Amino acid sequence: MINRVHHIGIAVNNLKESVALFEKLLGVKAHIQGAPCQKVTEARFKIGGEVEIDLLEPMGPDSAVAKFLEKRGEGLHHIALEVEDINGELRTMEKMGFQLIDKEGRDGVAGQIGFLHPKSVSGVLVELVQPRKKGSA
Ligand code: MC0
Repeated sequence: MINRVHHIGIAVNNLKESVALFEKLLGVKAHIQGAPCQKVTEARFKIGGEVEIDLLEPMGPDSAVAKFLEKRGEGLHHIALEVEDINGELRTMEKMGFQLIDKEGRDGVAGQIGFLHPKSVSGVLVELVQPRKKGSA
């Protein structure tokens, strides 16, 4: 079951410039952190205590986000949906005909994550997130 939209990921060329732009747009400050597991530096904006908007700048040319920027330019990179059981949900999605990038959850910033291929979801890269339990590392 999908609980909610967890975050929206936007690929940007210059994090500093885009953070200034989005801080002006949203009226909230960004929390900036490295996510070496996905080879990006991200700026997270919490809006209304619910959905986050995450700006993603590649850490290097071998990042998936660098390839995306090169091919398609800045813009919507992915939508992340929160689930309770990542592995169960990935199995269900596969049975429903979605193409999995990850057969099993792997470590991400917010918890266990797994991706569905954009070619099977109307051109949108979808990330499933099973958030880390509060208090665990
Ligand atoms: C690529 N394509 C996309 C896309 N990335 N379409 C929509 N949204 C995206 N984000 C399209 C390309 O334009 C191309 O279409 C086709 O998919 C194949 O792309 P490619 O450039 O040849 O690249 P591949 O096949 O090597 O890899 C694409 C794939 C990959 C989505 C499988 O990027 C991947 O595994 N992504 C999941 C991991 C990820 O993106 N991590 C970074 C963000 P055409 O029509 O030209 O064939 S995750 C993150 O930041 C963390 C911190 C988080 O949110 O938790």
